[in-house]
Amino acid sequence: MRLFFALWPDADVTRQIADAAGLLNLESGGRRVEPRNYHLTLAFVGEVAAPKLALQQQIGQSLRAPRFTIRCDSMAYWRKSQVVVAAAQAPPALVQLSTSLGDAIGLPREQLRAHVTLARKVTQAPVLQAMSPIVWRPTNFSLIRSDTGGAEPAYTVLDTWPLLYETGNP
Ligand code: 2AM
Repeated sequence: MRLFFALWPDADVTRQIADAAGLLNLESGGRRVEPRNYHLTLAFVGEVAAPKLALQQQIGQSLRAPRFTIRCDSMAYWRKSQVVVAAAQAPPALVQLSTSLGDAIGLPREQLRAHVTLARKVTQAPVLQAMSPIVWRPTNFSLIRSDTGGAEPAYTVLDTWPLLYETGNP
């Protein structure tokens, strides 16, 4: 199974992201991500055999991470991955959460590019609108299974753990 750790927006933030995505002009092609599938990937585990699921759950379970505030404030086209994203400046506590998960999984350290993918298979750079900042205060993080058989991946939340307390982040 294919696993990743992610932040899943609540209904209000999902609606705000969908409103921003609605301004996207994709006449030149691409496929919009369905709002129920919006997420911010913290750490991509990849394919694991079923018996290794417990290990990933253990990693999430044992992590103690503080809350933080994310400001999604720009859209970007990433040519290499052919996606349009809502990008965010990652606050230090978000970077730390992502790094802690990555270290526990055994991923090489890379700079976190905090984003929510809005559209995929976008082969030509679209004209991007300015975006009204979306303020997102996640209260938990999740381990997700991704089933990639269909037209759009199906995501299943396998487990969710709380983020613990508010830091002084703006
Ligand atoms: P994306 O949103 O930038 O496409 C589930 O597949 C999630 O993990 C997606 O959000 C995707 O990010 C991310 N992902 C998929 N393949 C990945 C990879 N090889 N390395 C890192 N992240 C990946």
